[in-house]
This record gives sequence, C-alpha cells and structure tokens, in this order.
Amino acid sequence: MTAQNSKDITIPGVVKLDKGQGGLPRVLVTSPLADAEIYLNGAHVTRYQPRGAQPVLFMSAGSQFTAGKPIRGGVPVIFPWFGPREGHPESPAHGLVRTMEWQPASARQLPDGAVEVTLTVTSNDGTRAQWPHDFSLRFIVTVGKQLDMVLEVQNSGKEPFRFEEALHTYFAVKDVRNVSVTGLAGAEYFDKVDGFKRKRQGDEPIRITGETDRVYINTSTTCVIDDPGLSRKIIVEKERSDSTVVWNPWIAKSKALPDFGDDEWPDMICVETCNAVENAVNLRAGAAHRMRQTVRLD
Ligand code: TA6
Repeated sequence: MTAQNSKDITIPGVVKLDKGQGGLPRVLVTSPLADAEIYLNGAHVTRYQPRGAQPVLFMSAGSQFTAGKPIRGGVPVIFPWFGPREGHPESPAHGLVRTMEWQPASARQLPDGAVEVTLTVTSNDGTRAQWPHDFSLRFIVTVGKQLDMVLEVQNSGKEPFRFEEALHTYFAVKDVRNVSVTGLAGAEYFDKVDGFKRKRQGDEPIRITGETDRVYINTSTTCVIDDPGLSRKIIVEKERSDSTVVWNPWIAKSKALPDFGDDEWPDMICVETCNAVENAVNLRAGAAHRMRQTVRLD
C-alpha cells in the first residue's frame, strides 16, 4: 500500500503529503504555532519545531530512510515489545510497527491553530506470523505550542494479549554533558549498562556521564530536561504510562550504531514514555489502551 492509495488528508497551506528523504511518503504540517513532519514509515515524527524555537527533536545525520527500516531519531513508535524480544532473538528490536507503513486517516486544524493528524496501522499475516494477535493502532499527533502524541492500541482479536509500548523520543540538546533530568527521584529502574540490575534513583537530578540506559518502572511522573546550552527546559508529561526510559549511547555505543554518527551523542538524550517490563499492559479482547506523551518547552 503506497501513500497514493491512502486517504487524502490535505489541508491547503497546513497539511500536505509529499515525498521526503529516500523518497518516503511524509506528512508535512505547517501551522502558525509550529511545524512538523511525520513519515508514514513507522508513523515516525521526525521534526517538531515550535514557531520561534529551535527544533525539539534530534535526528541523526546517519539515519536511513528506507521503507521497512527504522529511522534514527525523532519519535520511534514501539509496539508490541520493547528492546530485544525475550526468547525470540530472531525478532527485530523494539517490535513490529516502527518499520511498517502506516496510513494517514485524518487531519484537522483545531480552534487554537494546532493541527491534529491521525495515522493507523493494523495487524496482518506478516505480523501474525511473528506475534499471533490482532491489533489496530491509531497514532494521534497534535502539533501546536506543544507536541501531543497518543498511541491507541485496540485489541481487535478474540483473546486478551499483553504488550509493551514506547514513544521512544529523541530530544535535541546542546551538550548532554551539561543536561540534567528531574522527575524520577526515588523511582526503581533496571540498569541496562550494569547487567539489568534493579536499582533505585536517588534524589539528585540525573546527569549523563557515560553510556546511560535505564528503564524506570512504576513511575507516572512528568520529567524535565534542563538544557542550559539552549537556555531551555523540555517538559515531558505523560498519561497511562508507568515506565520511563532514559538513554544516551555515549562514545562506544555511538560508534557501534551504523545509523548514528560517532560524534552525535552529545546532541541528544532520549526520555521515553513507555509501558515496559513489569509495566507491560494486559488488554482484553475488544478493549483499547491510550498512552499519551506531551512535550513542551519552558
Ligand atoms: O531505549 C533505549 C534502547 O532500548 C537502547 O538499549 C538502545 O538499543 C536504543 O533503545 C536504540 O535501539 P534501536 O533498536 O533503535 O537501535
């Protein structure tokens, strides 16, 4: 299915569908409040820039833009498992839908000038062969003074299923060595750079002094990324998410990632809104779950 066959969601001067990098179909949003772009490959938000501000999202210069391959940066949409799939080394990391072509379903401009774009993807024979459940996802992106993203998971099958999910957001910072993250004081986390040991965050702000890869659990708090280099704070609010991941690859991991520049690690930090590990979601047949991440500058 190509974008040409999908629904026309054009709003003249505000929303258009065109071909982006690698010739991949993309939704371009231009509004008085902010600009954004969303690739149909993975329903991947690759740009969000409020009017008069620096871009909020990091994109790797080394990212591939190939149908069916993950894009590096922006907001990868992760479902139905997070990271490597336990017991299935053959499965792709971070689930199935970030490399599927989603379909644009609707676009509308809201009274305040913000623009809401909805994209959808559903299970098929290919996904069922890897994960034997039926699902229908909607990703509702609202581009305005804040970036609001809702991942709706509908269990369209006849059996309950358990899933993990994430909005794996890459934030642009001036220099991660001068950044701090607050909002996770006292939260338990799995430290993926220390044998997945279960630890507890102290009261001090999180600072990045090496490869950092932590899955915080049982936390529904708002996080604040303080970036003195760009003289801004990025507020990351969430709803119906009980896990938060903080990640920076630092030097060695950056070199090991083929689609990430060796010298890009100071320019980004991931603060990811998730339901992962013991916070995975049980969803009965016919039910829906809506996880929200809202990003704004302060
Ligand atoms: O969310 C952090 C993480 O799980 C890291 O372990 C690292 O693998 C990162 O995601 C990127 O994963 P990717 O599959 O996109 O290379």
